[in-house]
Amino acid sequence: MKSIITATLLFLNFLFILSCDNKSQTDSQNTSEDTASYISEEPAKAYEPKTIDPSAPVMELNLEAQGNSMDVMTFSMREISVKNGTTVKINFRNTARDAAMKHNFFIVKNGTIESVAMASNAAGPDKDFIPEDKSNLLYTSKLLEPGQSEELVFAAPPVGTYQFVCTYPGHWQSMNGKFIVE
Ligand SMILES: [Cu+2]
Repeated sequence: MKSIITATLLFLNFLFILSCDNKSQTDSQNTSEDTASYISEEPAKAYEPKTIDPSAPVMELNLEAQGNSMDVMTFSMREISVKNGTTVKINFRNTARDAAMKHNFFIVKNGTIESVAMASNAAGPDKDFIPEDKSNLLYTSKLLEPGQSEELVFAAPPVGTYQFVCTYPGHWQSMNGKFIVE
């Protein structure tokens, strides 16, 4: 009888050790999972066009807003390609003479030119046509009057395809293009 009790106790003890062992394994797995998710949840550094790395190579280009009426107004480029990690310098000129030909240059997330243009309309001239919701905006210039020019300087956005657009009311459909960072 005594040997049966001893054997049973030993067996229970064995089970207990087993279960402890399993538990500690589970614990260590949880710990590594927690660490992994903690690392992946670390917020990505937000893109900030004004944060210029002074040692970054500079890509300079000329962009004109052309045309004296809404039928013919256009940007001089349909596609702008820049290299990742560069500082972009755009000599932006509004070459129009007609007073209604005011233009800006926004870089927006791909596929959002229409919604940004609508939000620009809502913001109006007092806000320089800059929408309140900036979630689709990467860069915004001020509004250029006919004959004005401005040097736009910003850090290249992360690698990807974006769009540029003039958001002065009625302009977005004909004044837009691709902005590619590669
Ligand atoms: Cu325009």
